[in-house]
Amino acid sequence: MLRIITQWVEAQSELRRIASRTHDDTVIHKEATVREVLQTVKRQGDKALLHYTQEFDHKTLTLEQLRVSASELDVAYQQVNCELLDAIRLAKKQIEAFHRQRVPKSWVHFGDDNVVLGKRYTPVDRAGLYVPGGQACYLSTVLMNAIPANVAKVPRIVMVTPPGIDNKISPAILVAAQEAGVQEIYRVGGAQAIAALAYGTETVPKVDVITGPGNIYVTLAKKLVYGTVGIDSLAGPSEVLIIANSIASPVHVAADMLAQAEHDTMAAAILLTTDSALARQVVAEVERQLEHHPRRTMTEKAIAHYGLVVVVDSLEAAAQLSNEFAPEHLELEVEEPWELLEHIRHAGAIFLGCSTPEAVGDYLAGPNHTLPTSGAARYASALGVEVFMKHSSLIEYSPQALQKVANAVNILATAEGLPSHADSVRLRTKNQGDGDF
Ligand code: HSO
Ligand code: ZN
Repeated sequence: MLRIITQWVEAQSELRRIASRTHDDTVIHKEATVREVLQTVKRQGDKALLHYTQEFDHKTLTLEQLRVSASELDVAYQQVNCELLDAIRLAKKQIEAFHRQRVPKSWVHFGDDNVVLGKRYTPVDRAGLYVPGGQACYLSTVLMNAIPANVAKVPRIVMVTPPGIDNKISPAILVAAQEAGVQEIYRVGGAQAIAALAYGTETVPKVDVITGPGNIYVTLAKKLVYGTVGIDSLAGPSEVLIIANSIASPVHVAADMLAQAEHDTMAAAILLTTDSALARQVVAEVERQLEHHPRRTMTEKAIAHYGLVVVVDSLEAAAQLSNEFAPEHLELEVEEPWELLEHIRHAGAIFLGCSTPEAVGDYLAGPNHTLPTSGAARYASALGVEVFMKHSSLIEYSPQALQKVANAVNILATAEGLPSHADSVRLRTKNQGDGDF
């Protein structure tokens, strides 16, 4: 049952409890397991992948099955209907268009004395995308990870995903991957898949960057391989915070809260409203929509533990609570959302107005649905093209420019006690009339 809170202090402490819901005492134990998986895959390669797939996923795989075959990729197209293919293509088009606008541009600046400075952006050589199996068929996650990698022009993009029933991978996932430009797919999930991407095995190539969400084991594995490879972020369970006043429909608000809760038993759905009638109607409506919900057991759990309705005095007060929580998704269901936006400081994605449910952003509006969770929106942002790129600084000095800074470099190098640093400039400049500093 969804609870209504009217006290400010209680609301703050409830929001803090929800924000820290992933602080799990068993993490240390899980981390030990993940370390062992990483080490074993590093040492034994493919053999360990098959072993852990058996142990954790209870699936027997042969070496040949590890890579999804070209014929399986082809057949997938016959197994998805035209409507789904059209929807995937529409989503792809819009996600691609959005991410194209975000490609960082290399630049150079020509300064005095023929000094040239700049930044040159280049893609990583290889990217590895993790696509979770299990509770839902996340074909949109395939698009959201693969498209920015493609827009970044990463030459080799590989995907890993755990085997499903009969070792099959959902045709929709295989089609989405191909539509987004991924042809190389490996049937492996969990921490062992992250290890394979980080270290490489006989079959799975080592990559430079790993992106994509997963369960706690996948997340711990990504955390532990960071440094060997780059990663996007550490994804926690999804969350939505809705700020609404009397213009919002309780039916719509309830549906949006359930859209979040149905992801995971740990998902959080929070409503902050200035209207106590709306608060009561949303609670009743959530109950009603849950009655025949196909994912009722899981959704109900999330609502019971991490669902919350808070009645606040003003929209500014709601914005303050929201800023403290720093939600992954924030919906502003008020008549002047752009005005309220002025008060918002931290949120992964902001959905403005009553006709913008989070689901449009989850699937096809264009911006990435891989967003900072668990308060990380205070310092982090959505997945973007730049995760698949890095930049090199460019510096060119002319003899005259070097002459001008020679003295300062010498002083700094001497102060650091690094004589060869000083020499490397002095020996280039001493014959040009300004050798004694
Ligand atoms: N809300 C999820 C993304 C998603 N929703 C995928 C549906 N499919 C995390 O942003
Ligand atoms: Zn979603």
